[in-house]
Amino acid sequence: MKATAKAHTNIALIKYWGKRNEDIILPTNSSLSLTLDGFYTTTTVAFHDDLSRDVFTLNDQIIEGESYNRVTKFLDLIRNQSEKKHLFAEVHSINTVPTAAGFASSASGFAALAAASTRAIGFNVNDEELSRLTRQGSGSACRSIYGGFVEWEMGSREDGLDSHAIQIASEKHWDVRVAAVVLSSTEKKVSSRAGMKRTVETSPFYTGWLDSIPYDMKEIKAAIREKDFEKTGSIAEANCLKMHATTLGANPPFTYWHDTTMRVMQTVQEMRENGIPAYFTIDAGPNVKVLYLPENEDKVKKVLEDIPGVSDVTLSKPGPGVTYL
Ligand code: 2P0
Repeated sequence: MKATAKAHTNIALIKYWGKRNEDIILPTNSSLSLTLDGFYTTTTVAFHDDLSRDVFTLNDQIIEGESYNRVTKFLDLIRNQSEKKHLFAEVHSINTVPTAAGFASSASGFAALAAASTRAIGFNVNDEELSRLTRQGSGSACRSIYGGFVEWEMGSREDGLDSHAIQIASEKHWDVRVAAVVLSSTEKKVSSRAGMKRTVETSPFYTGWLDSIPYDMKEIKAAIREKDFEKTGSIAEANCLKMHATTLGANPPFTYWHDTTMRVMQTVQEMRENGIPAYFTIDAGPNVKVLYLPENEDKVKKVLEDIPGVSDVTLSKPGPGVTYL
């Protein structure tokens, strides 16, 4: 009744931004990501019959509150489908996603939790079923079941059976690198969950966002297949800008950007003017991720580190899907 799994985080090139069902997490648009080698979570789940509640530790700290509740709710989903409805679990997670790297730990965290908990309770699930379960913990996490380039197909069914990730190309297909640019000041006032909800409900730009997704998705999949870096990067950058534009139209309006966020964006565009192909993308926070090719690694890192207000630059290669230890 015990299992350990490891899952890597992912960066969305076509963003997931909005839910059509908040309870079982069904998105309003399909999304596409790259799983990253550098940042992962390792989780051990052990079900015991002598526990009176679940116990969750993250990096050896006991966790309570909202994060604990999300883990327990996810374990309920697993237990309730088993014969072991009344068994509680001990969950130990070690996160090597540096919080400071500005990656949400929920993607690797829920993918590792889903893999370890299903195995510990004795389910024999394939990757597609695992992705569907993981989605109900955190949307972006369903993409971390697979390595490399991954699409989360939004699906159309009310029960979510057709809403899960699939692999577009493995991590060995193409060595595209990602620099995580961490800003000195990373205060974030609106969570991604609250931000996407407010945008869906109030932003007049939201329908424009949705209308643009099928074309972006088709084009970026072709670009990835052809290993066309300029095309992949420019679609990803434009898709990120469209997502962030929807937040400016929300009521009340908000943005995740800080002044340094914009400085990094401008520097990346200047790098391109100077002949170094690099493109940015930004999630629901002020940090910036920069896509580049291995041959430009040293130059890109140096330029990014020299930007005033940048505190750290961490580099990553494409990474694998879930593994069991
Ligand atoms: C993404 N983000 O595709 C997008 C881009 C943020 C911006 O997925 O509510 O933590 O748990 O399903 O997955 C962040 O949202 O949200 C996110 P829930 P999640 O990566």
